[in-house]
This record gives sequence, structure tokens and C-alpha cells, in this order.
Amino acid sequence: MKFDIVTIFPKMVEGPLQEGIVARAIAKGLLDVRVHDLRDYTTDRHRVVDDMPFGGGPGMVLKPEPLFAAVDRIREERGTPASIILTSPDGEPLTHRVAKRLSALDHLVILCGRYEGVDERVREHLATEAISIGDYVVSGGELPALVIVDAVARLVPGVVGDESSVAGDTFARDGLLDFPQYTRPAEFRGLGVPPVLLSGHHAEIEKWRREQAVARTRRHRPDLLNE
Ligand code: JFH
Repeated sequence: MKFDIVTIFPKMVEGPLQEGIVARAIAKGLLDVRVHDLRDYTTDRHRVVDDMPFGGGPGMVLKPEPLFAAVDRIREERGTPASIILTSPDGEPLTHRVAKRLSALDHLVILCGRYEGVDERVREHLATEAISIGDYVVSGGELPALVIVDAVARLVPGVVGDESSVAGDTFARDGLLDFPQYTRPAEFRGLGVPPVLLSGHHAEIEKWRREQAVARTRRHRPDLLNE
């Protein structure tokens, strides 16, 4: 699967791609991720990517020309992408369902905005969709782009070693939050582990985990319970 990420801060994106599951998937050839410096697609001496908003108001907006030029180049060198995603606080919320849909596509472009956002013509005539990673504002599209790459990549077959840890277990299927997990030592600084987990009674363990998952879901995400 191919990803092209367009940003004014390529180093901010490249670092995280060089660690962990995503880095291993790139090394295995399962993912092909390229990061493009938006300033390379400017034509002026000062490599300006932003300008004042028409109508006034605070802050600056990303100009359309470098973003369109970057996508033109990606099309020439990498082919027409299946989706061109604009990261934005007012996009479609990123969910497991959205990540799953994107993971079936062969080539995604992700456009990272900065400042107060991007010229609306990018959203309307260049991007094919706008995605939000949640109801809070971060300072630009780079962290959202990394979240999208990571969440989507995990759903590409072979990227996560143990497929059953992706979506296979019964709790993920039921749409509940995770149950608590413990590992050795069985006693740490006077803190124990729920005895049922040490009991070896698999049916009892399953029952306890489900109860814990339901309790956590009721507490933190009652919207997920269909009651
Ligand atoms: C991004 C930024 C917008 C102004 C709320 C009302 C007024 C700062 C590009 C995505 C999610 C983002 C995100 C994605 C791309 C960009 C910063 C945008 C405003 C804010 C201020 C620039 C933020 N899910 N959160 N944040 N910014 N808005």
C-alpha cells in the first residue's frame, strides 16, 4: 500500500515512521510511504506556502498552488491515488470503520494543513475527503496524518504480526473497551493481580474479562453500549 504525505514539516512525520510496527512494515515492503516537503512545490524565491485570509481575520491560510502542484507531481510519479485526504478538525471522524475502508485502497495521499487551515478550493477540488482524528484542535495536520497511517496500516494484512490481536478477539467484535491486563511479577510493590487470572480456570477468566470490559465501557463510553 502506498502513502504520500504532503507537509511543511517533513522531519516531524519521518521520525515516527522510522519506529515500531509501521517501520517494520515499510522494511518488509508492505507499505511504501513517501513524505513531500510542500515548500519544494513553491515557485517563489522565499518558498512561501501561506497567505492572509480574504475577508480578514486572525492567522494565515495555506495557499492552494503548492498543494495542487504537489499532487500533480505525485500523480505523475506514483499514479492516480484512490483517495486524497485532507486532515481537518471539521472532517469526518476517524473510526475503525473509516480506517478499514481506507485499508482496502492501494494508494492514499494525505495533505497536512498548518496555520488556521487551507484554502477551501483544496478541500473542494483537490481532496476527495476530509478526516478528523477527534474533537480537539492540534496545531497542524502532521500528527493526524501519522494517526491515519498507523491506524490504517495495522489493518493491512501482514503488518501486525499476530492477526488475532488486530480485530479477531471476541471483545473487539462486540465493540467493548479492553479488559485489564497484567503480567509478571504476580506481586509488585505489594500490589497483586486479580486471583482469577492466576487460577487457570479459562471459563472464569473469560467471564471476568467480559465483566471488566462491560464495566469500563459503561463508565467511559456508555454510548458504545446498545441498551
Ligand atoms: C489543523 C488549526 C483550525 C481554527 C476550531 C475553531 C477554529 C488551528 C491544519 C485535526 C483534528 C486537526 C487539524 C488538522 C489540520 C490542521 C490547526 C486549525 C483552527 C479551530 C486553528 C491547521 C488542525 N482532529 N484536530 N486538529 N490546524 N479553528
